[in-house]
Amino acid sequence: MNRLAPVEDINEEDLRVGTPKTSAAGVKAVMVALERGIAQAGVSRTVRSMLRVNQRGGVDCPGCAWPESITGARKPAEFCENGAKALAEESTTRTVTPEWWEEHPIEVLRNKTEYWLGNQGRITEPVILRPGEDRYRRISWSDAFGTIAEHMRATTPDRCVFYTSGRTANETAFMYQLFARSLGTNNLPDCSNMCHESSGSAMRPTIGIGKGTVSLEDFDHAELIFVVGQNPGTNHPRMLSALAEARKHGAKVVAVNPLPEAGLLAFKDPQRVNGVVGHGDQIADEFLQIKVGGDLALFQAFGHLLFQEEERAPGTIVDRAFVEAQTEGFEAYRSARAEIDWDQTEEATGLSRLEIASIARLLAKSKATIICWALGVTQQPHSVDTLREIINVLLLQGNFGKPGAGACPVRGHSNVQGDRTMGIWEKPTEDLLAAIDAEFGIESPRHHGYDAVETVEAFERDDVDVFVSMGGNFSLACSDTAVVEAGMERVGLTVHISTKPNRSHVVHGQTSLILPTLGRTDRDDKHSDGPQFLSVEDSMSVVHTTQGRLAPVSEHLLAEPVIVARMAEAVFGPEHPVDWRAMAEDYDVVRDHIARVLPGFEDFNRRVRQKNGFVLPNPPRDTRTFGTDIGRARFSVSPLEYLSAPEGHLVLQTMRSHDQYNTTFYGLDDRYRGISHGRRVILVHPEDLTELGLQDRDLVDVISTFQGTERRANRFRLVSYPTARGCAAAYFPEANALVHRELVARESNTPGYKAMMVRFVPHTEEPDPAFDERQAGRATAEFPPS
Ligand SMILES: Nc1nc2c(c(=O)[nH]1)N[C@H]1C(S)=C(S)[C@@H](COP(=O)(O)OP(=O)(O)OC[C@H]3O[C@@H](n4cnc5c(=O)[nH]c(N)nc54)[C@H](O)[C@@H]3O)O[C@H]1N2
Ligand SMILES: Nc1nc2c(c(=O)[nH]1)N[C@H]1C(S)=C(S)[C@@H](COP(=O)(O)OP(=O)(O)OC[C@H]3O[C@@H](n4cnc5c(=O)[nH]c(N)nc54)[C@H](O)[C@@H]3O)O[C@H]1N2
Ligand SMILES: [Mo]
Repeated sequence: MNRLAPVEDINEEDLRVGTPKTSAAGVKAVMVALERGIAQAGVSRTVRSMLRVNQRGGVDCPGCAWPESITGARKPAEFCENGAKALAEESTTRTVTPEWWEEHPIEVLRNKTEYWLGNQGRITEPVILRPGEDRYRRISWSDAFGTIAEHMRATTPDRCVFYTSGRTANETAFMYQLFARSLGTNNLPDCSNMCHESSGSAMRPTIGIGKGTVSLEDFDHAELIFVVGQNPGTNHPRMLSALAEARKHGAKVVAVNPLPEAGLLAFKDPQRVNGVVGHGDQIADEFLQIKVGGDLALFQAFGHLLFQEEERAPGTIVDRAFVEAQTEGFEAYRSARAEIDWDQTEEATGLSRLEIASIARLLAKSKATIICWALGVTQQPHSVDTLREIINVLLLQGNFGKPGAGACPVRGHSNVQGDRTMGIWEKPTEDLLAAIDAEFGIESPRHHGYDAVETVEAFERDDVDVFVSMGGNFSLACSDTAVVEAGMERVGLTVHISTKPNRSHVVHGQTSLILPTLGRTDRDDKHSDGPQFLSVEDSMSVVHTTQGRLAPVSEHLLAEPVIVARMAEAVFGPEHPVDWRAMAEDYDVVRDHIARVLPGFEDFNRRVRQKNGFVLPNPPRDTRTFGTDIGRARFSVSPLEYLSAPEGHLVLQTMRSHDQYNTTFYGLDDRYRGISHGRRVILVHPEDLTELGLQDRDLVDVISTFQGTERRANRFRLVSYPTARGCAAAYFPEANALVHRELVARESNTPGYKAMMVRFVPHTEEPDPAFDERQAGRATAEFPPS
């Protein structure tokens, strides 16, 4: 089999740097995806999985949360290179068997990169690592659940933590939160704590809902669309078709980003002739190359300029009727934006007053504006303020509840939004808990639980005895890698419900279980009621089914709902008021419970089976109403804040390459940015390199500073790159060791992954006694061990 994708480790000395691309997708994208699929899964599994992705009755793509059209005709294959890679990754025929674990002691696995670990294949049987042993060994499912029960019964509920990664389906998520609450804890951290939490924190108090207020159809009616802090060409490739279509209907697109991302510049639709042979479609009409962290200043300036225009031509900008009838706090906002310090604004954004004014004119003219955003604005100390400022600008012109307008936080994981809807939340509302208690006859705890960062702090205080992870890779995804890893090792029992090996399995608790589960593409048919399907909610609140069809790689895999149910039976015994077994046998039973507990899910079982599923209620979008505590939308006032690097430092943001899914690496080719065969790079503007006395391709160690403390990550190559001045960029998760765990967004507690102050020193082989050797995070080992 010479077709297999590489399973060897990364050799950073092979790094290649070419020219960044100026367009995304195209035929190359199809070729790459097919190659990866066939290498992992062979021709027939690849064809079967790719043809069914995002088709009605098929598999919901595990790649991202961008919606499928619910009105228009779907293309025969809603094709997306990175969606296809996600499927290839999961449908691989490589396996990790108990024999494999026997052959690989933990010490060996600890020195492997995530790339190597993930490439070993799908885990086939449950395994356990017992205290004092040096490797995982086979364990039966019933002994595994027995071990969990023993540990949970020996401790108190709040010393147990239940993490969720956002790919978890609705039914699983509902059962999982019910498990935690039946046990007696709200310790339900999830990946959204590290992702879009800032969006929810800004939106709930201002517009009464923590979700986007547009539908896909709105893109056809928008006059102006902003894409702020997002790299759709890589992370939401299907969004490019929506943007290209919107432009055909006359919309202008403005990209706001420190990097000139290829997908923001042009898109070659591989399903159309000009996408194959021509230059493709332009995407962004305007590109604001903003400094990292400058968006709050930018949107404050937009507010100021809109008010100026309103003064010049009263009644043309502010939607007075809407503001009067539906909002609060307008006057305070107006007076806060009456003055502006242009020098500071230019300093914060790196943009000129003229550039900002020309975009403000587009805003002033537009009668229907959509603002899309993603992580570029959610992972900084002032992120919640930035997002409230974006909401202000939308409210001002009445851009809610009308065609072509609204707020569009573009979510990450394919069901991260659904998981929160299902109650995966460390700060649940009273309404939710009361409804759960009434339905099941349990008594949910009322006090709040830990979010992701608080979980790490609890690890450090020795306050966690059991950590269960429903998917995900907590130790690499969270900030401060060395701190998280050291923390995880203090936990009594870690339980990872996973599809593939990852770093969190090798920096485990004192006892560690790995429970292998079915993925999205796998057939789930071992139930007395026949094959089962699950459901998910996309970024635009559409709930629909997902059902895999491929034969699982092993007969020992259990579906996630079954794992939760059996864990519950083991922990709570047969007398528990919740009928776990009925839910595991037939997911319709779970959905009937959900229908009675969660608003908007009435008649769930019938409606989810409709051709396009159903759309959840969204008051700002549906009726222009706002379910805040005051029954109105709120303008808010924030002081100006931005990131200024101390002398000799740059502001470092972390991002995804084109060849990774969060902590999973599909390959080593960040094709659009021209970087391949390596990942330990830092992109720096050529003039910043010169100013710092450094050169392209210098080998450096990176030191981040935060409130007088330092973190260090070694052996990165500097790459001269056209990013905004004063800013640098590196890949996640290699740079996570640099993010101090207390560097977080205020209010949302989301790590400041895009807000580090860093300096570079020449790389030295001398170990630095001031830093723990693990500081660099061996998961992302600098070089393959010789
Ligand atoms: N193929 C693939 N798809 C994915 C994922 C994946 O890893 N791979 N991950 C999924 C997940 S969980 C998520 S949350 C999403 C993430 O989707 P994105 O948010 O697109 O992810 P990032 O790669 O972090 O890119 C952040 C973008 O913001 C820009 N940026 C950084 N700082 C700033 C700033 O201060 N201001 C502005 N305006 N821009 C800034 C960066 O240059 C970059 O273009 O994608 C989802 N989809
Ligand atoms: N520096 C930096 N750090 C970041 C970010 C950043 O932009 N910069 N982004 C943050 C964001 S947005 C997010 S969402 C988090 C991501 O954090 P996580 O969601 O925790 O991480 P993933 O890498 O998506 O998880 C991958 C693992 O999930 C498991 N898996 C895959 N499919 C399945 C399945 O079907 N079932 C089960 N049970 N397991 C499965 C596999 O074992 C795989 O190893 O990272 C955050 N960390
Ligand atoms: Mo995410």
